[in-house]
This record gives sequence, C-alpha cells and structure tokens, in this order.
Amino acid sequence: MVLAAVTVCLVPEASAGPFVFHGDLPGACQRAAALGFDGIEIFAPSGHYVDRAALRALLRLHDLRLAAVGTGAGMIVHGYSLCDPDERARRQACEFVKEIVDFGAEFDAPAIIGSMQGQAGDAQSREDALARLGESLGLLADYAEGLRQGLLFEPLNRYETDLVRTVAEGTALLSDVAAANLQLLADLFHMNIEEADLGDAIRSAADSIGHVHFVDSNRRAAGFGHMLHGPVARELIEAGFQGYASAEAFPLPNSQAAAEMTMQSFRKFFPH
Ligand code: LER
Ligand code: MN
Repeated sequence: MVLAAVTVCLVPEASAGPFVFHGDLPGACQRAAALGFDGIEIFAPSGHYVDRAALRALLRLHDLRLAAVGTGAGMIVHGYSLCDPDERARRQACEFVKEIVDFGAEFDAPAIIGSMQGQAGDAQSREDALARLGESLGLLADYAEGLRQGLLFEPLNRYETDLVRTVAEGTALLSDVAAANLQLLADLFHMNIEEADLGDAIRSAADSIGHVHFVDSNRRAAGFGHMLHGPVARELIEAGFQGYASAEAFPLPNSQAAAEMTMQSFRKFFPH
C-alpha cells in the first residue's frame, strides 16, 4: 500500500521553498491528520532542532508517522556538500547528515540526501565529484545500517546539480555504492525536467525506489499542474511500492489548499 505524507519545513532560510507547511509543526500535524495523511516529512535546520519528546507526543496525538527527514539545510544554511573536494569540509557534511540520521532513526524514518549531494562545479571533475559523493554515501549508509535504518538518495534536476540528475544515474550510483539500505527518492518535479518518460523511468528502477516526492509539473501540489500522474502511479502500484508519496510542493495558493489538493490527487491515483 502506498502511504501519503506531507512536508513540513522548519528552516527559516527555506521559507520560500517547496514545502506544503512552514514553521508551525503542531499546526501542520493537526492539519495533516485531519486530511488523512499517514505521515509527515520534516525539513529541519539540524538533527538537534526538533524536541524529540514533543514530536513523539504530536505524532501519537494525531496518529501520524515520521515518513522521512531532509538534510538539505546542510547545504542551504552551511554550504556543506558530500562531494566537497576538501576532506575536512566533506567530513563536516557527513557529520551533519549523521545527526539527522540519528534524529530520523529515533522515529524509524530514513534521511534524504538530495541537495547535500552538491555539485562538481569548476573545482573538480564530475568523475572525481561522483567518486567523493559515492564514498560519502557509503559511509552514511553504513552509519544508518548500524541504526537499522535506510537512507534515501535523490536525483535533482540540472538547475540544482551537475552530478546525479536522472533515475538511471541514480541507480548507477547506487550500484557503485552497493549498500542494501540505500534507496532512491523519485521526485516527480525533477523527473519531469530530466526524464524522457516518467512511467518508464519508474519501471526501470522500481526495485530501488523507496520514497516519492509527489508533486506537479510546476512544483505545485499534484493536481495543480499538467503532469500525468496516472502512468507514474500505475508503475509504482505494479511494482508493489510500499513507501510514501510525500507532497513536496509550494504552499500555493496556501498550505491548506495545497494539502487538500494533494490528498484529493493521492486518493485518485492511489485508491486503497
Ligand atoms: C530539492 O530540490 C529537493 O527536491 C529536495 O527534496 C532535496 O533536498
Ligand atoms: Mn525533492
């Protein structure tokens, strides 16, 4: 069964970012539960930011799960990257991610490596950057494995990275890293830019996909753009996908309307 999640951003520097709810964690939980979401995905400033006991109480109160935790604040706030050519900076990036892995693991939620993959840029060749990224991912997957936790790797579109942009590039990196607990996050917004055919891309990597960012062509809630979600949903269901379709979308026209439209689309494409 595919589960529904919705994003909550607690990072002030990302207040204009593509997250359905911003700032108010108790309010987001209350609204997510009222609409029937199974879980929330948290984008936090660090692994220490969220009060564990308070979150545990909120999740219990609203019968929600923590679906996943984002690590992108490491890039947005600190400029960290897992492919940084400077070894010390790369180690700091890994430490930042590990703290978020710790946080997620307390709630049985995997951490997401998206923006933290970084960019090769002019400082290094793409090949070297990919090797460094692969090494960091291997270390982090081992670390997560020690906590019996998965790790999610997310290809991004060309305007955000010059490293891993397609699902096929993602599966190639995963096979280099060869960690059983490392899976792909398929963000439909990035895929809509980079893939020739979304359904084909999902089918070709179905075994590796652990999480989906469920969104429309314009990065608004699924249903507010022109993406054809039917073939994507069909391939996920066909493959027996059991993870979350998590709404990572702009709060347009507002958070509530984006969450409502997401849920309407979720029920249409993933009927239980
Ligand atoms: C960034 O564009 C994104 O999609 C996030 O999920 C990655 O951290
Ligand atoms: Mn995403």
